[in-house]
Amino acid sequence: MKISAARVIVTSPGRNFVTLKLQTDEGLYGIGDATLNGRELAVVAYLNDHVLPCLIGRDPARIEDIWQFLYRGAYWRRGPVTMRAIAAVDVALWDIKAKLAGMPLYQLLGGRSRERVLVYGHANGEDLDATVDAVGRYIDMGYRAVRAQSGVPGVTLAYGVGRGTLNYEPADAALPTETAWNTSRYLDFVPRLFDRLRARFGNEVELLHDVHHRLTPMEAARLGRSLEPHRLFWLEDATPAENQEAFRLIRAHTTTPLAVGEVFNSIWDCKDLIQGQLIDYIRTTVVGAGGITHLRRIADLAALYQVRTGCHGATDLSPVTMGAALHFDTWVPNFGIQEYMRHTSETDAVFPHDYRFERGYLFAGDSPGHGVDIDESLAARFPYKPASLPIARLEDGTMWNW
Ligand code: CS2
Ligand code: MG
Repeated sequence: MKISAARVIVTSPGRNFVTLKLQTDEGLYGIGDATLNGRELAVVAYLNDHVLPCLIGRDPARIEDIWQFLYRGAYWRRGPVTMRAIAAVDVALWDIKAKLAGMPLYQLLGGRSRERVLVYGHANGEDLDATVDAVGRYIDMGYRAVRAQSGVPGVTLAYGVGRGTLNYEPADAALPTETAWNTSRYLDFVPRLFDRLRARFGNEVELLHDVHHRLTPMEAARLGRSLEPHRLFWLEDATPAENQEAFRLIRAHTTTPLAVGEVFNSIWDCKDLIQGQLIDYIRTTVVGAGGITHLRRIADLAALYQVRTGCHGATDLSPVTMGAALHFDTWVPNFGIQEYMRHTSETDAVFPHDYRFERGYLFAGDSPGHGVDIDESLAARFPYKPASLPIARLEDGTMWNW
């Protein structure tokens, strides 16, 4: 069997997605996601100009060799653009291999380690009351784990503050929207939010929170400590992780579990945090870090240190990534939780899939492959729209982390 054609499909059914379709000379095809939120066309060019011409004529069964070819062969290693392009190829090849075997992808990875995949949903509101109500709505929908993000008095439009719907889309304009950030107000507010949530909903529901890289290590340590009575499932991206040593400081001060890694793109970004036992959950996902082939290595390294997985699953990761991640989650022994931010109905229609949500869990489907397809004629009805992620500045105008 040979790869006979490769095509990148860009579509915007509510938000932009970049999808790779690899075809074989025997009629089988595989699908991979290459979406990089706010930088989509860079990955399209990388795939079209540099990757796809090298794939034609290759044996699609040689997943590992093709991965090494694209990683080592570029000479310029890692980075979000390269690793997303590699992920798209890798996931499409696993899709083909599983279809050929007539098996759902999790079977090829080693089979089922669990019956269902625990997910967390995103509750957010403009203020404390609205956020408490939003968490209640998620619990009513059956969620057992809920991430709570709230508008902070005097801080409008910050990361995670919803617009009253289930679908939170931060990439809202062609050029970056400017938002303002105030750390003191945030640090005063968050413990009050979780006080209210535990008082209202008790300890049964798992609660999570995403700091979105906005604190310094010592501020993060203080927040983690102040949230200890509220028994969070995790505190995410408490400080930027380029300097991994920073987590040693946070760790020394708090027992609140820490999750990091949605912006990581290789095992090298995770290595010190995992080996130093500085985190509890690794957030890297299929599209972010070179596909199933590489994510599996990260999970295996993490398992040695009792670090569990918590794959990124925001809406900018397409249903193709969600499908592949669910097969990975169904297999991976050291699974922790899967993020599940619902896609719009337009997105779901463009990407027919066989995974389903039931009572707080997602279930990978049993059709051969990863179970997600693309309806190309429907996709063509939603042309690409430039969309950037917002930026944040402190009140004096200094650039900050959004
Ligand atoms: C986030 C994301 O889901 C998360 O935890 O941090 O919403 C992130 O902001 C987006 O994926 C950016 O594209
Ligand atoms: Mg996050």
